[in-house]
Amino acid sequence: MMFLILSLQFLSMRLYTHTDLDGVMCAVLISCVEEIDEFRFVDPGTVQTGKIPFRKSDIISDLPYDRHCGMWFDHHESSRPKEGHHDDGQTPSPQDRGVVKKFEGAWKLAPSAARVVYEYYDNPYLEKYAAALEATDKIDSGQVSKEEAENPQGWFLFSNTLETSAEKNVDDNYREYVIALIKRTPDIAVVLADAKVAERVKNVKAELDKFAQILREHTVMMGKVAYSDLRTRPDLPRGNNYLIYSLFPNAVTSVRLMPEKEDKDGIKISVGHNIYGKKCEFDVGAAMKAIGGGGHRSVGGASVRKDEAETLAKKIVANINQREEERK
Ligand SMILES: [Mn+2]
Repeated sequence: MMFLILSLQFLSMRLYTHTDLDGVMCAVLISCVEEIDEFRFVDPGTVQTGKIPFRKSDIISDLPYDRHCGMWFDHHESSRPKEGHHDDGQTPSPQDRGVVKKFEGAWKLAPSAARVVYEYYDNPYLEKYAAALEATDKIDSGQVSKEEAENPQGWFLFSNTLETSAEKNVDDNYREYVIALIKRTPDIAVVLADAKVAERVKNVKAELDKFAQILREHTVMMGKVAYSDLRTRPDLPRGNNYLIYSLFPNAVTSVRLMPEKEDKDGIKISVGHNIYGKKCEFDVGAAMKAIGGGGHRSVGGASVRKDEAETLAKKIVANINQREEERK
């Protein structure tokens, strides 16, 4: 009896997958064709630490490779298997941990890891997930339209419900629940109508609505810049960075002032180009660096003193508008 329990323990198959929609879809597909006993949801960084004790009976999807696992599916360029390196059983250096030539499973430069899984198994039984896969491909490769950013629908809306709780454990239970749900029916209308999903959707929508309302109330167009003064709104809910451009489509750039969370005497200035609009020449990163912050050419931020925040922000607005004038 003892022996039986031990061997069952040994044989139990665990799927380690990412916490997002792609990870969940990998779990749906893989568990249709493999006997998965347990799902574990982790971030890429956790796999890269090398501290997860993977076994040969484990499968990894939408995450970096670990040579101790039995099977692996991924699509990230950063974990592309290199030619000429053999898994010779020696302990790899941390940089080499994910680099293998031979492994069970598949790596492909695809829009989603779920797509890699789907093509690998090439099983007619999985064809009913074709529409869900199309959506996963788009979302996982960042193709979110202006309309979707403003009014999330379907699979994108659903994807927003996967990471909403402060406790990972609660989200993990929810992810397991929706994996079973999607396996029963991959019809997104049915999935969204499920009571547990609908409750999360309500929260996601309420937060986004509140976010949009606050943005509208506190934003004015200054020339070509959408200027949002949110210094009096520490209650700003989690939204997304694309929404401002669908609310103010004529803005070339957005400039936002917010209370600094860690420092009550500080104000955060955030600046970004309108990704849906015409190309902007203003170098955001350089401008932010000049006032003690940083960032990229198209997006950046700085933390400044309360008493100088407005003056600095309006100077940036003036500089952007001047830059736009010069282009005419
Ligand atoms: Mn992915």
